[in-house]
Amino acid sequence: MANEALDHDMLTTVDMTDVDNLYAAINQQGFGVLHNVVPDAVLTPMREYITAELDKRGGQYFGLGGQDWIGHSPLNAIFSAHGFRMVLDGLYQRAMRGEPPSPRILPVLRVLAGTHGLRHANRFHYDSYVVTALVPILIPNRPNEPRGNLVMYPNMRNVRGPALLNILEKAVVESGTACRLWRSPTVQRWLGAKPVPLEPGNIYFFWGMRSLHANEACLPTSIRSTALFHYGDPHENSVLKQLSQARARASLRRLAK
Ligand SMILES: O=C(O)CCC(=O)C(=O)O
Ligand SMILES: [Fe+2]
Repeated sequence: MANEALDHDMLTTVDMTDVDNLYAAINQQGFGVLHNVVPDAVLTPMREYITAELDKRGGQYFGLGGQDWIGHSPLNAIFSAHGFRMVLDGLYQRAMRGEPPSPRILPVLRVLAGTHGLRHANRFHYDSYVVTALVPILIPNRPNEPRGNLVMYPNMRNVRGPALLNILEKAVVESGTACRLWRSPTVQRWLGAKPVPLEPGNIYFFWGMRSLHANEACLPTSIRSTALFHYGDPHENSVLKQLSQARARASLRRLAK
C-alpha cells in the first residue's frame, strides 16, 4: 500500500506527560486534544478513499466498523502507531486502575453525507467503551455553514458500578423521548453541554462511556467524516452487554430504511 512507509511512524513524540495532560483535561473539561498529529500525508489519501467510497454508494451516509476497513485505509498509519495505543491504554489505566479485558481497539469510520447523513445527527448516546478517540477527516468549512460540531454532556455518569445499572441507564438516556431533551438548546444550556469544534490534524479524546454525546447536523450537500477509535470495555463478558449491543444494531438498521 502507498502509505506503508508511514506505518508506525506517527505520534512518535507523545509521551507519558501528554497522557497525564490529556487525562486531566478530559476529567476537567470533558475532552483532551493532541494538536497537529495527523499529517496531510494521511488526511489527503484518506479523503480520496472516502470520496471514492461515497461515489460507490450514491453519495449517501455510510459507516464502516470492525478491523477490515482500517487495514485497507491510509488511517492505518495512526491505528497501528505505538504512540496511539500508548495513549489509549494509558488513559484507560488511569481511569479504571487496571488493564482492559481485551487490548483490542474498535475502529469505526463515519461518513455523513446526503439526506441520510441528517438522520445520524443529534443521536445522543454513550459509547460502550471507556476511551474514545476521534479523528476528524473531513469537516464542512464553507463560510456560514454548520460544521457539525461534536456536542457532549461531559462526564455525566460513573462507569465503575455494576453492568446492569449501566446498561439500564444507557437504555433510558438514549430513548427517543430523552433524546429530544438532549438536543434542545435550552436543556443543553442548563446542563452545560459543550460544543467541540473539530479541526482535522488533531485527535480528540473523551470518556465515551461517561459523556453523553452526538454530532450536530450539517448540510446534506456537505461531507462530514470522522474516524472513532473505541478502547476498553469493562463489561465485555456480560450477557446483558450483548443484549444492549443487539438493541443498538437494531436501531441502526431502522435508520437505514
Ligand atoms: O462523529 C462524531 O462526531 C461522533 C460519533 C460517535 O460518537 C460514535 O460513532 O460513537
Ligand atoms: Fe460515540
